[in-house]
Amino acid sequence: MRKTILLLLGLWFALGMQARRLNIIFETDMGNDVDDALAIDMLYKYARQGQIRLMAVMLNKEGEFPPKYIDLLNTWYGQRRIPIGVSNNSAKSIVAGTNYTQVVCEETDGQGRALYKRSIKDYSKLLPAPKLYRKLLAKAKDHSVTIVSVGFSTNLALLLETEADEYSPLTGRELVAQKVERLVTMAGHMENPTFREYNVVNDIPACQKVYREWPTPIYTSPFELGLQIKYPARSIENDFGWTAHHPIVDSYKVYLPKIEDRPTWDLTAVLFAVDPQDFFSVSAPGQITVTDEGYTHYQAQTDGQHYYLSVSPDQARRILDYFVAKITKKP
Ligand SMILES: [Ca+2]
Repeated sequence: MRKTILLLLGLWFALGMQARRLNIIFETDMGNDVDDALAIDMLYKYARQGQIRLMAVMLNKEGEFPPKYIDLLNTWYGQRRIPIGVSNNSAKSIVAGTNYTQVVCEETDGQGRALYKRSIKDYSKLLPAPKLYRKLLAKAKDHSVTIVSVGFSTNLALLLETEADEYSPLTGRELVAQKVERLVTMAGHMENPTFREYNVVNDIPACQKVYREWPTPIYTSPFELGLQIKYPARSIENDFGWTAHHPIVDSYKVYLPKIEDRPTWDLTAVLFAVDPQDFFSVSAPGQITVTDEGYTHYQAQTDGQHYYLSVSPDQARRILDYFVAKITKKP
């Protein structure tokens, strides 16, 4: 009898966890800046803790190495079955730093063996991101998926344009309206109307389309927010003594050889999507528009579906403490 009660309690708990778990799809330009790498570290940990189900990682960064790098991370974090969507139509990103995805994939252990293992045998079989979105969304419960987009809007705009296929009779726009609960993005600058933010300018038409046509609420963490919370270089240098090799730490050091504090743009979007608590202030509903030059404008509007995030100095300090605690923890 006692055993049965314990079993039922266990089942109840497991189902409860299941019900509370957020379904997240991560849309990233992994390889351009290193905040994407810090952000995905958090997602792997949320997934390991049962707080989210990481349904897929979608790439809007071109090239051979971003998918290999995600495979490497999936493997290192013990979550190798997370599907990866690739982009065949990605914007050609303007790159400032070294593409750490290639360097980390090619690191060796001194005897010529790969330092970090990968799992996928044939990368040519990975689905294009819009197709993988359709496959996953078709199977999802209604209004159950949160998309966190911390790169360009290319894949999201393409998804809206998709037609009925083997996965669903719905168009992309209908599928998003039915299955997605909300989109959380890192994009734009809401305080400076003459600032051209990187994620916007690398694919302006796609970003315009998403803010014009995306059928669910959109929450945006703008440039000025991540700039107020810088991940400390001293943490990268001092807090990872528990492992000889760490792919995210290596990525950080490759991207910033003169190691320095880095804004936490993409991390703020992930945190808001998964664990917002009272970390952020959220604007009134409104409409965000993107000009042909890549400037972003927010206009309050009672029936608007767009919101942007901001933080007080006190909230910024609390978020920074949270990031450091989360990222320096063993997976
Ligand atoms: Ca990014």
